[in-house]
Amino acid sequence: MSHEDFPTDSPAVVTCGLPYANGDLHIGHLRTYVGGDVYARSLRKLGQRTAFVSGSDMHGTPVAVNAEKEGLTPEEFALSYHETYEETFPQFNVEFDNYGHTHDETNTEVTTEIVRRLIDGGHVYEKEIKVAFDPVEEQPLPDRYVEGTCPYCGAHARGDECDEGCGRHLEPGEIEDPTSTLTGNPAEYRDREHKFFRVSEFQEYLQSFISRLEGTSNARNQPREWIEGELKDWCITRDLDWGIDYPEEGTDLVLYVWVDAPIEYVSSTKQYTERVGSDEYDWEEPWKVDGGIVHVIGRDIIQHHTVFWPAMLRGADYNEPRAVMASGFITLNGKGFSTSRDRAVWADEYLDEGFHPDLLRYYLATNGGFQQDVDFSWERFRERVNNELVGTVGNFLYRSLLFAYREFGGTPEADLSSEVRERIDDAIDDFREGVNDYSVRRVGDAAVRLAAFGNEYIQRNEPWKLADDDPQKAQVIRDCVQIAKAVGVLFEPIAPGKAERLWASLDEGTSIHDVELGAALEPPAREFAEPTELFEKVADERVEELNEKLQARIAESEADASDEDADDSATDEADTTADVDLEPLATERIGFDDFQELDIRVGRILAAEGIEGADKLARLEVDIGVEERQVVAGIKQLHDLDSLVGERVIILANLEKAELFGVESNGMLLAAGEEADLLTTLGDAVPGEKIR
Ligand code: B3M
Ligand code: ZN
Repeated sequence: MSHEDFPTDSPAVVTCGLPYANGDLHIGHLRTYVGGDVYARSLRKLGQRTAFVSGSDMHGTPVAVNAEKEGLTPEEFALSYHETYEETFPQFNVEFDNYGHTHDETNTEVTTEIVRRLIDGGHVYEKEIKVAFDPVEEQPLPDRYVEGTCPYCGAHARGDECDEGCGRHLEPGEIEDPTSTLTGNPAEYRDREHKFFRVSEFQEYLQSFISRLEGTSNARNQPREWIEGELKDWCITRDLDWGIDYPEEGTDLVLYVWVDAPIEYVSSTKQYTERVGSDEYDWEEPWKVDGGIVHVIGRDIIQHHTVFWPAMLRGADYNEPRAVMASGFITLNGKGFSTSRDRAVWADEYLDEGFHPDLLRYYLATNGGFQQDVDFSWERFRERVNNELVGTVGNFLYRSLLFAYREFGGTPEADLSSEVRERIDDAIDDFREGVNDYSVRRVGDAAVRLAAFGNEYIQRNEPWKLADDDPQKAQVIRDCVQIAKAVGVLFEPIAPGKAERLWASLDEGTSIHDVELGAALEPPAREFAEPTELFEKVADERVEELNEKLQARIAESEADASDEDADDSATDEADTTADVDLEPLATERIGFDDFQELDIRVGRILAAEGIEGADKLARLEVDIGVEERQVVAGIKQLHDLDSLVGERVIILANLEKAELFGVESNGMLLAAGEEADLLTTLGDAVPGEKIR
């Protein structure tokens, strides 16, 4: 069974995975929210009635553990992040119709109601299970309070998920060799009564659900293995003080965070209805009657959204999701974001640098397919802004509207040509298909490709060569103004701020956010004012400066981390792997050609000294045979610098130059692990020998 294309008569609801209210947002987090916002705006452009909702995830151990570190109650701690997120999203033009949080009254009520329905329907039972306990603190260790080994893949795993290995959800008691993250003590397993949701009963239902599910293909393919295999029942309670109470007398358990978190999608829609009235949007329609529920999430939480959640909805007699759009991961210069290592471009940092939010929206939404991994680098950012936004979109809009303004004071009197009408129609079709294919990239490309056509059209027709009274001149410019208007309409979901500015400069009275696709072909205003440029180039020097800042911060914070680790290990010098948190192996292979692009050389240290003002950084002079290099490395406090002189080391010679604390680094010293154990050679290779 396939669904009717959007727009449909029944309302849609687009949701975004709830951010845990436990830390600052970086631009990697924004991918889901920008994706959801683009998708919701695109549906509205199609004339689809749509609510766009989310909220902060306040409960669970991800919040409790971090709150404890800060010495705050989970509630105080989570509320303050909730307030920050509420302010941050609109700054990126991510405009939720409702943004609630899981600890509010509505979500407590709706969660209680849904869980009661599951209990009344016979879908919940009690069972004695083993749960981890800290024997010293005499305290249960739910989820992130315990870490150990994943029973499925052997990777290091924490609490309820195998976050560094196979990505599976882990049930209480499953983790092997558990240790307490509170005290570092080995944990014990003790018997406790807990509540289980009979997911196994829904196996057949889930098999048919997954065959109907739309969205990105990863969301359909990844869960097949789980749904076809043995489906385990799901423990829905925890021994914790922080959460929504399990709604039955005689227990002090709270609900597992993954029960009340997705229910916030429902609660947030309900709050929206409470605000605007059910005539405008009735939350019960999509959730209980008929409507298109579209979940936009990160791909690490597919299992929750395609197994547990639809089973819960079904068990409580709610509607099932129509689509799940699961985004790929985002890396920074090819490596993962790390909040603890300060390896991130923070959301407020991006804004403080003075960049318009729509530039980042464009990058995140169109740099690859939604389910593909995206790498962020300031170079690529500059390239895409300069080539596509400035070079294609901005250039077309400015040159054609300026021409129209100077020669005609606005839109000339002429009918739209059939060539341009058809081209705009095609762009509208592309857009519509993009939405029905759940592809935010296609949605964005439709506008940029139309602008590229506009450039080609004006170039081909050379209106500047035509005489003022030549009707062809008015015709070409009339066409171009129409293309500009259509670009605005089609680009609004990706770049709402910029599109609104364009709209105002075309003197269209309405707000571009409220118009539908049909507006792209409606006649433009007869008169408009002199246009201004919509986009500005990012200068090369800006990129250098931003990279330097980023690298200096990473170097400082990595050196900080190794300091801390050095302190931690002072009493425990054992060098067994058990003491080291090993990163999982890279899943993607590279070709030999890629490896050969790295110019790695043997070097000999000629001089080494600490850099003044920097706690961790040292300046090295290194002979690499062909020349001498100055290299900056975060080893100041990890090595006796004087004794390094004369040592053979390994240098990555063709890394881009960087400036750290005002000192140029021309290459990178290779070292292993947090202690910066320097790489050298076993034999006596001479400086300049290439590593191959
Ligand atoms: N709070 C965040 C995550 O695991 C989690 C999402 C809940 S969505 C209902 O990515
Ligand atoms: Zn695993």
